[in-house]
Amino acid sequence: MQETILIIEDEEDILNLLYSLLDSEGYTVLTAQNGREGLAKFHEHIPDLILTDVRMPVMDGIEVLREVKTKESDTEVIILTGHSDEATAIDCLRLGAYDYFRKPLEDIDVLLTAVERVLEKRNLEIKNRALVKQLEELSIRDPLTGLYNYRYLQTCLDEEVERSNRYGHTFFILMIDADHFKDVNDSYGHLFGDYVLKQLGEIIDLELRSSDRIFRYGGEEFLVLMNEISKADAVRAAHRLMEAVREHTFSNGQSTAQITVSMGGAFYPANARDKIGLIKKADQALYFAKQTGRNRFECCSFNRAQVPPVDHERRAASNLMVVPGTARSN
Ligand code: GH3
Ligand code: MG
Ligand code: MG
Ligand code: MG
Repeated sequence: MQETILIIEDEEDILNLLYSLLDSEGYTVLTAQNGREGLAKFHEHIPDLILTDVRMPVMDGIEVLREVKTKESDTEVIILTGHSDEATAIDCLRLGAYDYFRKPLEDIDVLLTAVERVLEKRNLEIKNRALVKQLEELSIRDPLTGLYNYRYLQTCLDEEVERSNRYGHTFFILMIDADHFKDVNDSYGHLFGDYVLKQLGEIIDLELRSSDRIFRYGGEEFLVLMNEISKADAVRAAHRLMEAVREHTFSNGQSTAQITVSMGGAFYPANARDKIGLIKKADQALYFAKQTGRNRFECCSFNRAQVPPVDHERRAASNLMVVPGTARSN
């Protein structure tokens, strides 16, 4: 990619010299003769690098530097300064300039090298930032389904609980567990099971609102976090999703299967005082849905006297076996 350099300089002979030099090096070169004109070109073109004089009419180079560095741009700045301006030049470094050069420019090769180096540094920084972003994204995703993972769920729930406590927002969690999923693996193999889980994630994504966040909770379990939803809408969403799964034929060209899901839901803060309590409530509701026939949705306001105790150890063991490192918190 051809980099763009903006030269801001009021002395025409220096401007022309730098222009022809950088142009012959293959850069796209823009010019301006004072700070104000320079800033206008900066905003219009967002160049990769600015070479700016300090003393200029209308607006000086320091003001240009200040403005460029307060913007969220990756534009680098090199300062050109007169002999008497050493202290100013050092101030410029403090303000974020990459380097400064004294005029008259005696060794033009040194300036060219600085230009090459600062552009290289800038490109590396941009690449590194993209990599870090990619890694951050990977660290919150489940590799099989591409949905958010268990660890990120914990972060989001902590945030939502805090937000709710502070501002009075409400939210709902829906725990979804594939029914008799062991049979799918046993009948069609683990690979087809993986395919079904992936598809199931897509169906959940398709059926719910785009603002609902979907997590793979572990194994064949998913969790959806819904903000600001009424009970009636939550119940409707859960039933719509349950039906969509029931109606879907999972087929990868070799095997074909149909599955159902059971779900348990709970509201914060109506049903629990903290994150762990909330997950427990949704889990109990889910367990109740399982006990009462599967392919069902239960919200945690059902009659608690009927709720059988959740066998956490059994559930934890089956989940840990499949997704190591996703310890259950309930
Ligand atoms: P229930 O209706 O009670 O939920 O029955 P179930 O068979 O779905 O539940 P159980 O907990 O007995 O078994 C869970 C099954 O899910 C067994 C496990 O092999 C399967 N499973 C969990 N994670 C994965 C996965 O990543 N890929 C595949 N293919 N199967 C998985
Ligand atoms: Mg000047
Ligand atoms: Mg399960
Ligand atoms: Mg299951």
